[in-house]
Order: sequence, then C-alpha cells, then structure tokens
Amino acid sequence: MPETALTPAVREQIARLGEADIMVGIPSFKNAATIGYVVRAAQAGLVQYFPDLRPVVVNSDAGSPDGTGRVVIDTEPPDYIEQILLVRPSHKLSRVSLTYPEIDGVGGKGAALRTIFEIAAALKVQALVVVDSDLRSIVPEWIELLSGPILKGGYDFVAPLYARYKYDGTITNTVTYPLTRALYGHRIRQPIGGDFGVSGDLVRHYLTLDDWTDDVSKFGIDIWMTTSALAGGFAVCQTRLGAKIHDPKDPGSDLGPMFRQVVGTILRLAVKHEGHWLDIKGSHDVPAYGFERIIDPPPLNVNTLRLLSEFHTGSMTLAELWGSMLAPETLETVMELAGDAGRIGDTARTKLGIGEDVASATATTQEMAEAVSAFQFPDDVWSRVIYDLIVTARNPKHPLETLVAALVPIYFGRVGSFVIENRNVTTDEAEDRVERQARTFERTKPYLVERWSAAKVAEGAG
Ligand SMILES: Nc1nc2c(ncn2[C@@H]2O[C@H](COP(=O)(O)OP(=O)(O)O)[C@@H](O)[C@H]2O)c(=O)[nH]1
Ligand SMILES: [Mg+2]
Repeated sequence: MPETALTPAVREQIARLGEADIMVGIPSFKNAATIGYVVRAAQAGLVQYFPDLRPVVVNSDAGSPDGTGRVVIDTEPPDYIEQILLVRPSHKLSRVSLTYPEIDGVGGKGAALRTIFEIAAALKVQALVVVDSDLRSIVPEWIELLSGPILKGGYDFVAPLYARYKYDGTITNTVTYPLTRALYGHRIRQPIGGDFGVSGDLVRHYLTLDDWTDDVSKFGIDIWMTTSALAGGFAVCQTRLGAKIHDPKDPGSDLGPMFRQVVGTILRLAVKHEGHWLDIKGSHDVPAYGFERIIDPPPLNVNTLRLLSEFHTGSMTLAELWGSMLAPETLETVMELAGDAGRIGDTARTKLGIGEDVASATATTQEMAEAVSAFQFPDDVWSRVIYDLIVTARNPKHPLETLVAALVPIYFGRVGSFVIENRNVTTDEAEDRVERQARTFERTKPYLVERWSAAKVAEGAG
C-alpha cells in the first residue's frame, strides 16, 4: 500500500481515541440525507450487542459539500441509544467524522476506506465493520452479523448476503460473483456488496499489500478486499443481512465508471494471483452466518433499449479494439450479437414509438424488455469474453483501462439479455439463472487455463 498520508487531523483523532475493540467505518460522499440513520443503527448495534467492548464509529468523508460530516457529528448521542435500548455499556462510544486524504491525487470510496483501515490498525481493533452510507435497510443487528463471525468464530472476512432485486447488483451478477467463484473456488455471492466485516489481522494484512491502484482508491476497493482476503488464505464467511436497500442506480446510465473500476481491478488481480487460481477446479460453498431472511426487495427500473443500443453502437466504434482483446471466434459471435441488438432494438423502437433518443424513452422496464425479447446473449459467450480479457490483461502492451472501457458496451448487451430473460420471473427464479451462469464459468474455465498457458508459452518463446 502507498506510504500512509494521514493528515494531522486524522492523527489527532487517533491519539484522542487511544485504542478500541470494535470499529464501524462508514465511507461517504454527499450522503447527508441518509447517513444519520446509518450512524444511529451502527451506534445502536455496538451498544446493544457489544456493551463490554470499546466501540468507535468513524465516518471517512470526501469533504462533501452537502454537510454529510456535520450530520454524523450531530446525530443523536450515544446516551440516547442507551436510553432507547435500556443498555448500560461499560465504555463510552466515540463518534468521529473526518475528511480522508486522497491517494496519489485520487479520492473515492477506496481512499476513504484506506484511512479507515489505518485508523482501525492504529486503534488495534479486533473487528472492523464497514457499511455504506446510503443504506436504508441497515438495522442494529447488522453490526453483530458482520462482526460476530470474527469475534466469536475466528473468521477474518465476512461478506454480506442480501436479497437484492433481480435487476440490482448487475456487476456482481455478471462478473464478480461468477468470476471469483470460478477462479478462486469460493462461492461468495456478494464479493462487492459494500458491507463487510474484517478482522484486525486482515486489516493489517491489507496495509502491507503493495498492489494499490487508482481503481482501488475508487470502486475497485470492494473486490480488492475480497480477492486479497482469498489470495491471502484468510478465513472467509458470509452473513445474512436481509435486503439491501440503498440509492438505486440504473445499470445503463449510472454504472459505467463503477464497472471499469471494479472489472479493471478484478482482472488485474487475476493476472497477479495466477498461482491462486490456475489449479482450482470447481467451487465450494462458503459458510453463512445468521438466521434466514425472507424479503422482497423493491423493484428497480432498467432501460433495456438503451443497453442494447449501446451494445450495438459499441460494435461500430470499437470493433478494432474488440478484435485485439477477444479471441477470433469470440469476436465473431459478439459482433453477430451486437448486430442482433441493433436490429431488434430498432424494431422495438418503432413498435413503441420511441425516437433515436432511447436514453429518455418513457416506456416501462417491462414494456421495453418485452419489445426486445428476441434478443439473447448466451452465458458461455459471456464467460469467454471475460476469460479472453484476463488473457489479454497479461500483456502489458494493452492498457487495461482501455480494454475495460471497451468491454462496457458488451457488458450492457449481457445485462440487457439478463433483464430480458428474467422479465417475467421472480427474483428467486432470476437467482437460478445467476447460478446457471456461474456454473458455466466453471465449466468453461479450462478454456481460460488453456489460452492463459498458451499465452505464457508464446511469451516465453518470443
Ligand atoms: N468517501 C467517499 N465515499 C464514497 C465515494 N463514492 C462513493 N462513496 C461511498 O461508497 C459507498 C457506496 O457507494 P454507492 O454510490 O452507494 O455505490 P453502490 O451502492 O456500491 O452502487 C457509499 O457509502 C458512498 O457514500 C467517494 O468518492 N468518497
Ligand atoms: Mg449504494
């Protein structure tokens, strides 16, 4: 990890806090509307479930202009929590909000978390819980669910398990879940869920790693945490949190940059950690902590026409780049699929009376998915696209950022297909399709290993 750049203000806070046993870290960027609730839930969880541990809540903010930090400071004091819960904790609960320093000029969720790791290490905590600041569905029990496996079970990394609406978590469903599972053999269903438990040992391990990049300072942080825990041989489990309800994002309009940061990171780490995945076949379950939950998460809208249109447009502007990153057969199939997307999208626009500007189309999610229902992007083609990217990422000649940016339209095509395929089924049934795709990634892994090994031999020969 880059040299620590803790600001004097952060050092001062550390000196003031001394030591702690359990810490809740909350990264934020313009979350004034929602962070107060998250802080109250975190404080209540610490007081209710760990009255004998020394607790601290740390908000690592981007210097948000909306007063996020102020909300944290002004949130009801711990005395209030003690009154409503009728608990008398043995230790005072501290609450801190600070502005994190950028890392090599880059700020983001990861930079916020790095400051959180450094504070957790300096305070010598046994367990660190990190939760997002836009959560609506967090309850005090989440603090126990995320730290209990560490404090009681000897685990080092606790990944979340949530009920998410079938169209939420598309980067997870299409890339990070199936790829983490097929590469490293662990079925971690939400490797980038955002809400994690980390042991003191693992926090210290994170701070020794030297593979931090700009993407990790941003949204690459979650997959970096999960992958580094797996590659480091740490004990990993999952915990059942119920529903994840947070600020919604449409995969077609909001998730492009996040996709690039997450997928750039997972590919780079795959290249780095070849020794941890080359020999792994199949996968195994990862233990899950906490009582089962039966919850229907709220729906989310997706502009499928736009997804297909971006896929098709991508094929016209990026074909050459796609040719340099995909195997010839994969390229051919992807180009055909992009052609399908263009044709089927055009017919659907005419039918729905939508002009060229699909981004502002007013048709509903269901109407759009129905109108383009003939489109299908098969699982195994998608797995080969991702595997081709890993092989291409080996070669430093190809800048990863460019490759991953060029992958975005293909990802949109794949997500469009997922929405179409699941338009008439429940979230549970859509889950079966995510599992089917994950099994496909495992089944086609020999394709990756073969191409990877061939690329190595070719490099050796060259
Ligand atoms: N400090 C900081 N936090 C950020 C930044 N961007 C996002 N976050 C936080 O990271 C968490 C997850 O971000 P969000 O946009 O909800 O992403 P998603 O839920 O994973 O799609 C939230 O708590 C955000 O406030 C940033 O630039 N700086
Ligand atoms: Mg969110």
